[in-house]
Parts: sequence; C-alpha cells; structure tokens
Amino acid sequence: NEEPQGFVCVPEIRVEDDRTGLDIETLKRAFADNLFYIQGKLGSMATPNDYYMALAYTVRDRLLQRWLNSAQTYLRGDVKVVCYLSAEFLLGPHLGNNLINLGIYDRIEQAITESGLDLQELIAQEEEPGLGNGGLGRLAACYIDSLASLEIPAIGYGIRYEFGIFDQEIQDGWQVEITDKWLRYGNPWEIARPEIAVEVKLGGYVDHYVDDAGNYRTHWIPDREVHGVPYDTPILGYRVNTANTLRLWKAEAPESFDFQAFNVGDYYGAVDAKISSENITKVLYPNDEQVQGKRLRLEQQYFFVSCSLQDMIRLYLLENPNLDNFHETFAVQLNDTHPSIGVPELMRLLVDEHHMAWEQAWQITTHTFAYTNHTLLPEALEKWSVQLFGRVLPRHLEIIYEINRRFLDMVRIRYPDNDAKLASLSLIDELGKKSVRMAHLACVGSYAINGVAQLHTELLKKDVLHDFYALWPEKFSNKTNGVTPRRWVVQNNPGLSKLISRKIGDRWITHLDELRKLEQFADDPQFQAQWQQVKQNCKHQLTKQIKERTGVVVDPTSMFDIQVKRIHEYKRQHLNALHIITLYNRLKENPDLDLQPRTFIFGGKAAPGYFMAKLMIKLITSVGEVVNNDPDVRDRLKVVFLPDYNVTNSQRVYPAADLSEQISTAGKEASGTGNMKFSLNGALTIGTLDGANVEIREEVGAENFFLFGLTTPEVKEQKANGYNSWDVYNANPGLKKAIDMISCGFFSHGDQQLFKPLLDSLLYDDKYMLFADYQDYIDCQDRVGDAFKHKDAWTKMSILNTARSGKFSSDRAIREYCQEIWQVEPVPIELQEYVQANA
Ligand code: CRA
Repeated sequence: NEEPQGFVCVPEIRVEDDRTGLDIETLKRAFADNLFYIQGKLGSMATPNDYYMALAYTVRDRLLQRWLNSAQTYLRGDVKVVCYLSAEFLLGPHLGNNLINLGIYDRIEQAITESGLDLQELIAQEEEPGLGNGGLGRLAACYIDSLASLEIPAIGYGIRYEFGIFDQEIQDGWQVEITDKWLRYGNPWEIARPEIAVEVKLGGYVDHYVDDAGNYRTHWIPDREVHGVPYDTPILGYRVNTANTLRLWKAEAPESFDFQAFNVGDYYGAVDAKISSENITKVLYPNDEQVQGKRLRLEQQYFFVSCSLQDMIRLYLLENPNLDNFHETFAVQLNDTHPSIGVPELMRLLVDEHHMAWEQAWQITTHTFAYTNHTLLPEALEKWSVQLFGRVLPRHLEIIYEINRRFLDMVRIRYPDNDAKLASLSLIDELGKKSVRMAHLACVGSYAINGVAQLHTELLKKDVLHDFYALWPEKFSNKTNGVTPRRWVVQNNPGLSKLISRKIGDRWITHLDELRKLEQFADDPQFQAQWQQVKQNCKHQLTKQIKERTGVVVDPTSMFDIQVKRIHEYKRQHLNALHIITLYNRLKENPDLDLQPRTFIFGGKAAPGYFMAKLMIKLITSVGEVVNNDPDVRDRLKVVFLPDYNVTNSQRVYPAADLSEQISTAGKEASGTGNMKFSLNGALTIGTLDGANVEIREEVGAENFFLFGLTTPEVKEQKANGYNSWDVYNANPGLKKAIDMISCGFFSHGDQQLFKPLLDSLLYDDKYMLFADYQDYIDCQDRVGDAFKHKDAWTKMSILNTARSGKFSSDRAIREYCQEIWQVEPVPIELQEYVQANA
C-alpha cells in the first residue's frame, strides 16, 4: 500500500505559496490553479462566473490567515466581544470590497489583465447577498465593516436566507417581483461549519417538576426540533489584520429522514418534515417597517437568536468554568426588536438549562443586552399575539410573564395606585387581542437603549418610549447612524477618492473628519474644475447605465435629481412626482421658458403586499412616459425609474447625484443613511427637518442645504387644528392642476380609475401632509434650479458638503457604541511572519 505524499502531514506553507503570495506571477498562477482545481474548468470552457469564482477564491485565500488569527485571539479569556444580532445584513458584493480592504486592488487588476481578462467584468459577476430590506440591514453591514476596521472583536449573527430581497422588474410600469436565487452558482465567501451546529426547539408544552434534590425544574417538551448550521463569512477590516466573522444560520432537519415515518412507508411524509424545517430560513420577509405577525417570522427570529446565544455560551464555556461573568465577555446589541426574543431565551438557557437562580440570571441578562430602536412608525412596532406566541414558544411566554410580574411590582412601588402606568408599561398589551410588546421587552431586558439620530432619540424619549425614559433616563442615549467610507466613497467613487487623496492625503479613509481639510480649496478655481470633472465623469457613467437598463437617453449635463430608497408613503416619492408634473405644466404653458434641465431619477422596491407603494411606482413610470415623449419638453425634463435598486446598482448612483431628495414628513424618518451617502459624494440635499437631515444641515451649514417643509411640531399642530388637504388643494392652483391631470387620466391613457386610491388618500386624508408641504417644496426646488445655474457657487457648495460630512462615518458611530455602550477596546491582531513579509 503506497502512502500518498503529503497526505498525513500538513505541508509547511511557504512565502511564495500560491495561496498567500502577492506578486503578480503568483497571483496569476493562483488564479489559474483555482480555475482548474476548484471550478474544474480550463480557460477554453470557463464562463465569466467561473473566472469570478476562481478570483474570489484567490482573494479569500489571502485573507484566511487574518481570519483564523482573529478567531484564535478572541478566544482569549480577557477579550470582550461585541455580538451584533440582526435579522438583516445587506452586505452588497464582497469581491471589490475585499480587494480594497486587503490593499491588493491594483495588483489583482494587473494579474487579471495579464491573464487576458477584465477585472470590472469579473467583479460584476457577483450576485450580491441581498439579506436585508433597506436602511436597517445596510446599517448592520456598515457597522460590521467599521468594527473590523477599528480592530474591535465582533461577531455578526444573522440568518442565511436562501432567498434574499426579491429582484425587481418593471413591466408596463408596474413592479414585478422575481425570486432572488443568490446562491444558485455557489457562494465562495462562506464556509459551513456543520460540526458546531445547534439544536433549536419549537412548539409543544412545558413540564414543571421538583428534582431529586428538591429543586424546581422546568422541562420544555417541544413538538419540533431543527438544526441550526452556521455559515461563516470573513469580514475584513480596512488595511488591518482583523477579519471578524459574520455567522449566518441555516435551518436544517435534524435527520434528513424521519426514520419512523420512513419505516412505515411514508417516504413523502418524512421528506415533508425536512422541508418544513428548512422553510425557516427560506426567505427574507420583504417588508420594510411593516409587520405582518406571521408565525414563520417569529420562528425565524427565535431560531437565529437561540442559535447565536447557544453559540456564545459554547464559546464562553471553552474558557470559563461557569456562566457567572458571561456579560463581561459579550456585549450583545439588538438591531431593532427583531432579536429581542433573546432576552427570555438567555433567561431560559441560564435558568432552565444551566440551573442558575432567576435573580442571578436576570442580572447577567440585563447586563448583556443593549437595544437600538429604528422607527417611530406604529405599524412597524412588533407585537405578537399571546396565543400565537404561546403556541410557538410556550416556555418563553411563561418567562415573559415572570419578567413582567417582577417588573410591574417595581413599577407599583414607583407609581403607587396608578393602573394607567401599569397598563402603558406592561410587556403585555391587554387591550383588544392580548399581545406581547417586543419593544417593551427589549427596554426592560437591556442596559442601554438608543435611537439612530438626535431628533429620533428625542422623539423616542418624548413619545414612543416616554414611560421607559421616565423610569430609566440613564439607559437612553443617541447614536446617530453612519456609513462606511470604504464602500460608499473609495469603492464606488474612485475618481473622487483619488482627487481627495491627492489634495489631503488618504488618512480621511479611516478618519473621515479629515475631509475638513478640503474646505480651504472650496473656492480654488482649479480644484473646482477638477471636482466638476469628477462629477461629470460619474454622470456619464450613470447615463450609460440608464441607457443600458431602461433604454432612456438622458443628458449628462442636466441636473441629476435623485430619490433612491424604499417606496413608502411617508418618504413621499409622490411629492417628487407632483413637482415633475408642475414643471411639465410650466413648459407646456411656455415652451420657451428658461428652465434648468433636469433628470429625475428614482429607484426603490415596494413591499409586495403594499398596494399604495406599488401604485406610486406606476405613477412615476406613467409620468415619465408622458414627459419623456412630449416634444414640447425638448428633452429638458427626463424621468427615469431605475429597476432593481440594490447595493450593486446603487454604486453608480450616489457619485452621480447633483441633488439628493430627502423629503419625508418631519418626524417619520428615524435617520436615513442614503442622505449621508449623497452628501459625502458631493450632492446637495433638498430636505425636511427629519431624521439625520437635521444633523447634515447642521454640519454642512444652512447655506449649503435646501430646507423646506413643516417641522415635527408644526405637523402635529396642523393635525391638531384639523388639517384639511381638500382645502389646500382648492386654494392652490398649481397643485390642483397637477392632481386633476392625474385624476382625469392624463398620465394613464384616459384611465380615471387607475390612480384613484392614491388621490383619494391625498385628498381626503393626506396622513403624510404632502399638500401641506407642496408649495414650500416647489418654491425650494425653484431656488435649487436657480442655484444650479451658477456653476462655481454650486461646486463650492458641493465641495463643502463632502468636506463637512465626516461625522457621518460609521467609524464615528461605532466608536461611540464602543465607548458609551459596549465598553470594548480594540484588539490588534498579530500576523505570522511569512504573511507579513509578503503584505
Ligand atoms: N427603514 C429607518 O426608517 C434608518 C434605518 C437604520 C429604518 C431609517 O430611517 O436609517 O432604519 N427603520 O437605522 C427600520 O428598519 C424597523 O425599522 C429603515 O431602514
């Protein structure tokens, strides 16, 4: 028997190893090797995707050492680790980002070019992991980037949805949803770890008994168990050795066959059980800020949270004899209430499974969790009917009742004889259908609670969580959102990045405040010209993409006026549409009018069940059809709806914007993060005093921001004083004309019914105060149009927007979380000699 060479002993890895070397020849050889040995293809039969995969593995190989060293280091007993629990991570493609963070973009480009291929084309092959809806999921992705870049030990925990957010097509002006099969061709960035899978119970009932030693014990007898298998993705920091882990859980049946059913011949029944287990992580719920109360959603939330907490406990017990100081090793952040079931789950694990006393377990739990609230919209606040909850999680319902009993005892002491207080604070809503209030659970179970922009946090304290604020003011703080400059500037806007770095060096990439150094050049004509040139190039690229994807030809010298975000009534894309119609009417009345040419660009998905949002898309595309084809307009106005807005497709959008539309009704948008991406890329904002707009305006200066609209108190006041949109409509001829045109079928081939639901809701309710803000919006847009004609003054404002947006880095946000909530410090990662010598 011949022993294969190198089989029993792992060969020593050497400097020039194909999997770690960074010189061009090694990279080319590694790429060719991966094509052959991983993809099993020769160049002659390889598809673009094969090439992409070969390159992805080449890059992944080069970050594995950092990843393993980071994981090893975090096992040390003295390291505190942040666990970011989120039902969504909207990552966007990995390849380009990893090239930049590793600092090997240029060499790889050379190696690929010398291999006769085009790097951009390979990068474009990647199917992005769209495991989120919008802002909340993208925020989680920016935060794990910053955690790694700041060398903070962290694990992101979430769900490996087999199907992420749907792909959007536009057919006949309507949104059509297509299943997102992102895993179809395999995912080179993840590694499955079935050896550390965990068990999760569901349903059934609870048994209480006294054990032989006289202790009260609880036994949960579930009617279903599923396996949670972790899939790990490395999250590499920018130019550091830290590579953290994003651990996403996939649900599997514990056995692929139910052998009992199989033995009695019920083969299909046995396979059914497997299918139903795997359903848990099948698909992302495509609702942004709208809860549906579905059983499967609760199962998803519990599944990933239980897997994650069990995983933390397993890791902790590798180094510690018991769980007494668990909270000193882990800081667990709840990204909205979606993972708030973690509070009773940690209690259950500590009390039922690890036999800890309730008081001690509660002490640990309430020193472990911190909660971020992301919305004030009542329809987005999670509540679960007690009945459904008890059926899925019978033991957790008992635990929640016990938490509530003790909590309300405390409230009674604080507010004697105050039943109203008890009712308003209780974890259980007793009005109507009894339900569990997840935000209350999160507040009671956490040591810190934060909002995501100053205004939002103030409104939380004043309104939604007022009673909790009165109880525990010290728990509350603000953490204004931020975005990662690596993806949103360096990667997406290389032209701007190079220009900035030439002027002020490249420290701004990790210390975004340094952009302030650009202020001194804001008036410099030469710098202004270069700045304009960069913007113009970006607009050319977007123009090309618009042509390819929609067939619409737009003028890259026109003003690019952009609104990209989820479609929602409170975000008021239809207010934007009313402005377009108003300009169109002016041109029809006076075809020779000297009007600043504009290209209106929209992008965003509507929740599939949100009829009004889908109708808003149809309105935009219908207005576009008329405006784009009317010869009187003479191409001075164009309307584009970019289909399938996602991280990949947004790449060309932010850099090309002149004007950023942030026009939500004041008091509704918790923060917004797109607003930050635009401003960083030198777009000016037209916006209301809502969310982080307030802080953007504060930073860039009122003179560099186009403000309009009612303030939050004014909205409240108008509503209290019987605001009537019908009266506004009748009193404003421009508004009336625009509405009447929609109503009489001008944009719908004479169909007067099509937009009726949208118009009725505006005319008879106008919950989001479009009509109240209409005239101020139009007037403000007129000022924008005039300002744009003064090229140099506009460019100065653009430069100042970028220069003064440093605050909106996710690095700043994460530093605040680290210092003020998590109490964690950076832990630099050592690299072994041979890789370091090469880097
Ligand atoms: N929809 C808010 O509406 C905010 C993000 C991230 C949102 C945005 O204004 O920027 O969160 N809220 O903080 C949310 O998802 C469940 O609530 C969002 O993305």
